[in-house]
Amino acid sequence: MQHSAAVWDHKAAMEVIKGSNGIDQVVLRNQQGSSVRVSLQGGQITSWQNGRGEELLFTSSKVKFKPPKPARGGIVICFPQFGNCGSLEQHGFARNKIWSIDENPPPLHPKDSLGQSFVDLLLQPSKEDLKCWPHSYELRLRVALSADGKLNLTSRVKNTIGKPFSFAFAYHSYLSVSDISEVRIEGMEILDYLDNLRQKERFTEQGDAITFESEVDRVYLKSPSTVAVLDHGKKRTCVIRKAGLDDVAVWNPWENKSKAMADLGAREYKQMVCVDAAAVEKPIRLKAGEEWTGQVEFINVASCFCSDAWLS
Ligand code: TA6
Repeated sequence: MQHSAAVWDHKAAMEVIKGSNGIDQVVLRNQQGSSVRVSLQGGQITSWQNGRGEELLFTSSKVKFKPPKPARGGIVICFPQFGNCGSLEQHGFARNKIWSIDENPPPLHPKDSLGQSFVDLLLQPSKEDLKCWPHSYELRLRVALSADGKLNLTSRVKNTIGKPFSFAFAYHSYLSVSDISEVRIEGMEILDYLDNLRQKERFTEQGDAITFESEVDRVYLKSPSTVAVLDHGKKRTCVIRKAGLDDVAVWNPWENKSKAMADLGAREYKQMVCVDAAAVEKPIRLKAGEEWTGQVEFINVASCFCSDAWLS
């Protein structure tokens, strides 16, 4: 596909294909050969590849494509709940629903439009859905791939007519890593976190970075807008920038939990880490007509190019 950045046609850079679960996926490509795939099942990002064809997201080798359950991997949209703390299913229902493509999405901001391909997916409640969560909402997920390969996800939740409602949200993001022992996460030093392995008790991070020697399942509170996931093995860094999302959940299931999970290989915990831009501690509240936006951007850089500048 030949395009110059000036005449980049986002529709031409987008293709709809059948996923292995039989459900449509949208593929976005850029001129450098990077690509992103998003499934209509759950609005789940199933792949993000750089221009060399390297996959940057983790997907389990034992992945089960059995809708409505989400696949183990990629980036899972958790709405209107994160975890199993409410009355709904774990991580909310959005990941279990079939979304639709908005064929006439609002245009990109002019400053973002050069060379950017994008698609908008929509989730609205059916009559059946309103029985378990009786709120009138529209959830719009914009998936955008920039000319230089950045993956940008923007979610907008609108209270379309009804009574006020509150929700939690997370981009539950499985990053592919060389080996979990080679990974450190920077940007969350001295933050408070809720430890899911200790009844959500509150602690303060003491290390100068987060490293992994056993199972970790935490929600870091009020985190800065940028965190960096350094992988010394792959010599690459994933910089995660977020807006509208106060928290960051960090998860690695380690050995025993991996063995107990039917859709994760016993040793695959080594190749993944979840770093989720999220709004968990303080739910978002919307009155009728109000809209919330939560955005995350993933930037993949060679570690030698990653300096403190990313974190400032
Ligand atoms: O990010 C943390 C977490 O909530 C963990 O507690 C763990 O259960 C994980 O998500 C995966 O959840 P899932 O329902 O996809 O198996």
